[in-house]
Amino acid sequence: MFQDKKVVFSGVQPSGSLTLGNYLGAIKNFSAFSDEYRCYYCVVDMHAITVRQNPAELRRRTYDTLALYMACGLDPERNVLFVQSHVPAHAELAWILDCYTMFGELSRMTQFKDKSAKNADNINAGLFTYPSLMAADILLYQTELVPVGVDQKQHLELSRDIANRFNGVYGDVFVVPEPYIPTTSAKIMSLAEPSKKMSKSDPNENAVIRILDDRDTIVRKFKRAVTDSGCEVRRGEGKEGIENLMSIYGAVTGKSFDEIEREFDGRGYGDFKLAVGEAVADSLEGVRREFARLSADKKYLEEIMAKGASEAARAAARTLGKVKKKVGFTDIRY
Ligand code: AQP
Repeated sequence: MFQDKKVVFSGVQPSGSLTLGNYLGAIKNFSAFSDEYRCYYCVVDMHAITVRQNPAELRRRTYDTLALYMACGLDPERNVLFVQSHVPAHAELAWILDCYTMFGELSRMTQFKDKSAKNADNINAGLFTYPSLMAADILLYQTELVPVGVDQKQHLELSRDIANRFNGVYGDVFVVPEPYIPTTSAKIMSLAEPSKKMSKSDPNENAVIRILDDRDTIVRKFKRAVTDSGCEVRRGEGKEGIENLMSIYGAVTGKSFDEIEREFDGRGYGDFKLAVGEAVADSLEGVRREFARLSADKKYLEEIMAKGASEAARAAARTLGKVKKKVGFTDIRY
């Protein structure tokens, strides 16, 4: 049914309760591709273990992330929704691509530097080679387009370099993917430290809006958001906090920065923060309701996982078989 369509792939780590950053930077944009592309949306649990996880929580969040994909509008009949560790081809191709990825390239990755600083007692090899697993995720499906937040741009550029390097040696094995980065909400910042990305693993709960936070919590967190000592709702030097709130408000209401400046002209930060909180809560209301319904049905989620894994595995096997042949592995039946 999906023959001849170009491919979209993206993934989210079940490494915490998903944030407004994950939603506006990535998941909210996924369903727009379902008509035109063959879409693979993956819960990347193998990436999540590059940082130590509680096994029971990782399992629960894997189900929850799948349920959230659907609650955010991804229809499992029109998208392949699956869990990374259910398709072993990801690990197999990652190993092969590790051998085509340079130490110097991996050393330059800013996410590796950031996460190493945050997890100084666990700077493991998986954290270092994370980008070649990500390249495997993408290249396995001959992906054309990868919708991600801007923080993943560097990893995606490395995926392109790896694909080009491999193709340069063996001929056109991989499609070279392009990033799709949203224009207004590519990087949602922390509400407590607007110079830092909003991250699901941030220990400060007030810094992060969770997709599943209830209305009062959302409104309260926005009221407390760090801004500056001024009172004008506009962008400018030293106004990163306000600019972040303007991007969020723009992303959920569809209003431009100019329209937002006009709407809040002379009204002060209090009014603006309340409006942002209410608009975000309104936009997440339906997602929360759908999530509650879907997450209660574990059996259904497992059916979706099984169907997704089998569809993904079939497509992945085609690319992996070709790659193994190209690098010179023998093939026997047993
Ligand atoms: N703050 C953000 N603004 C816009 N987009 C974001 N994304 C993440 N944070 C923001 C995008 O969400 C997708 C899934 O991200 P991920 O699960 O791979 O992990 P991450 O980028 O490492 O996100 P977190 O929330 O910061 O996770 P932790 O705390 O576990 O490291 C990606 O497309 C990402 O760009």
